[in-house]
Amino acid sequence: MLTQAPNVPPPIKRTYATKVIVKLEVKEVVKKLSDGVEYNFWTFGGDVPGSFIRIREGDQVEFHLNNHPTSKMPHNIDLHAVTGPGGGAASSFTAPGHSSQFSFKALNPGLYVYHCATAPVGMHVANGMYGLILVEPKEGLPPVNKEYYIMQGDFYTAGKFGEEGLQMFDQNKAVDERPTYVVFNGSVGSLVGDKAITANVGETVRLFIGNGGPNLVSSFHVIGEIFDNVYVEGGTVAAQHNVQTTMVPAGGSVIVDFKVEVPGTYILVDHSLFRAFNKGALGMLKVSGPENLIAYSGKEVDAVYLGRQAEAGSEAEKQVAALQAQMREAIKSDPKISGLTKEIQIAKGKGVFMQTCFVCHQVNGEGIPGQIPPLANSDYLMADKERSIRGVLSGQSGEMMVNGKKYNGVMIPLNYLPDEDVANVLTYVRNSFGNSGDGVKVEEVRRLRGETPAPAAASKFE
Ligand code: HEC
Ligand SMILES: [Cu+2]
Repeated sequence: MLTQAPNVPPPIKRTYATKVIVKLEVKEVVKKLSDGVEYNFWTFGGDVPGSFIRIREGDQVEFHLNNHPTSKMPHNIDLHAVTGPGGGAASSFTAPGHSSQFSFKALNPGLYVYHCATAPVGMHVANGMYGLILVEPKEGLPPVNKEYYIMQGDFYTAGKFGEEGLQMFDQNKAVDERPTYVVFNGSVGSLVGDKAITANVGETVRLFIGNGGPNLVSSFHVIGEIFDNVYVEGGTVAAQHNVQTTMVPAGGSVIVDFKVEVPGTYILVDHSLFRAFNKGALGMLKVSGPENLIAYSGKEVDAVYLGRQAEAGSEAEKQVAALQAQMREAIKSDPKISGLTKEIQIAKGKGVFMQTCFVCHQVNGEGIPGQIPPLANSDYLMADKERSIRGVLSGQSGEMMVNGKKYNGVMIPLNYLPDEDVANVLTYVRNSFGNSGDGVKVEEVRRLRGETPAPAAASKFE
């Protein structure tokens, strides 16, 4: 049984290990990131975070990863609960419209993160490709009244916080670890108001908390509560008691239990507080029941405390951004800097290739028969330099003939790559794998990018 956050499958009653079949579907979906803000999430199970998987220590898991036919990218899965190189990544690499299968034995109990590990890994994770798998210890976890699933993640959009419309992924902000949004369960407000998690006075609540990152470490705190038990870093020993704030590493987890004694609204935050009040990392636990005036006698959390998110973007800030953009342009057009020799371009381009292109076109440029055309000795590539630049900037689809064989796939636009990277990678492929040709200059890419209908929003400086 798979559930979507904040729900958790019920505790396992089984007293023996068995074979478990898990079928997880990867889907790329446009969904709400915040009010009026949409984002093309890449998901395990249609939602961020991915479906919660609950198995028992010793179970033999037959794992099926299905990549929906409408996906534009290949994906895979690295489960931190798996013992073995890559955690399943290599055996689960799955092209759109395909399905992969592999098996593993759940040797170690604990709460584990799973995530996509397809290059560029950071981007797949930044687009929401993470979730939790609980391997319950043989003896089970101590029973509680309510269990919930909460996972933090940081998002990087071309537009500022709250800027409406469909937002593109911003590679520069991601590299700088400068998230636009930090959220619980995939969107601002996912655990607020009538979507808050709930409990009754006297109940014990357990939170399975994960952090997908890709960059930030979370300082998880529930305002007005103290964690009675903390299973530090998602391990199986409640090694700490009476904890206020617990760290959740990127790609890590924690389990906390606490009894709720006083009714009211408890605010869940990443206690790096600008993330909570200005970037979205804020949720609510609503506890109902009779007042407990001995434990606490006061008014509920003040609405003003939660505040309206600050208005972003003062005039001065915009001016600085414009000047900085001008400065970068000036540096780029300096012939001393942009005039890299072909050799340097090839060496740099190889780096780009090994980060971005090889997942599909393969390390040796030979492609995948019937699915991904070869770049090695490619007549199509070498016939038209401008076409190949446009192909990288705007993507390519529809039928094409490469070395006498027909291909009909989709290559997504890689317009988040800066002009230099596009020039370098194409110089590399035009001079590798048996190809030899002239280089691609930054100016050529810049000119064609200007002509491309969809501007490179993702690489724009904000
Ligand atoms: C997500 C998979 C994927 C990635 C990543 C990818 N490509 Fe492609 N590429 C394709 C597919 C699929 C096609 C064929 C499209 C079609 O059939 O219309 C293609 C076609 C091409 C072609 C034209 C056909 C040929 O073989 O000469 C070139 C050139 C190319 N890609 C270069 C690149 C470069 C350079 C990169 C990295 C910057 C890259 N691709 C990244 C999937 C990908
Ligand atoms: Cu992926």
